[in-house]
Amino acid sequence: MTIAVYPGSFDPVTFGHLDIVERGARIFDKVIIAVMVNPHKNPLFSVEERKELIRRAVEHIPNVEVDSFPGLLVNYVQKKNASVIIKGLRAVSDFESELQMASMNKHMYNDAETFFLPTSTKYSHLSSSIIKEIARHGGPISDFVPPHVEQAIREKYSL
Ligand code: COD
Repeated sequence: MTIAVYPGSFDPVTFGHLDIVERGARIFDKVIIAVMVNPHKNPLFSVEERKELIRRAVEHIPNVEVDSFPGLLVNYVQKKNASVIIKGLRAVSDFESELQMASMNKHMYNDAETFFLPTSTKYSHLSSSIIKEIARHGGPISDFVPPHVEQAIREKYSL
């Protein structure tokens, strides 16, 4: 059984993330979406809120779980008996830092491979931060996130 971990901030989850999850779930036996717990960041949504938004978005995919992790990703990957780390790539600029992280992760935990999935072209411009910025200024975001995520963002910004 091949278990893959798809880590990220997911603040909040977008159609770009979900596209990677759906494609990963077709390849691996189990995909664990792992929300990073980072006390140094100031996210819009708490870890629990982000997990709940993701859960609602993936409830139709049976082999996907949602979890969170503190500290180093590789420790979490090892704890979960996972052998794959899934990363989505939007542009060459993503690749530079992702390659660096993949090499470091491999160095720290040799038993896991990083698996890069290129973004679907229609989502290549999507990022959680851009969506939050558009929403903050009252712009349309329904093409980028599921309806319950749009609603949650609007509530946060009291729109
Ligand atoms: N299309 C395709 N993929 C996408 C899109 C899109 N539109 N948007 C985002 N993605 C991909 C990203 O490339 C990433 O792979 C994933 O989805 C999550 O994205 P984000 O932005 O929610 O999350 P990041 O990039 O902030 O997550 C960074 C990690 C949490 C993965 C990283 O910081 C980490 O592993 N931290 C744990 C601490 C650790 O182990 N550090 C040492 C690393 S060597």
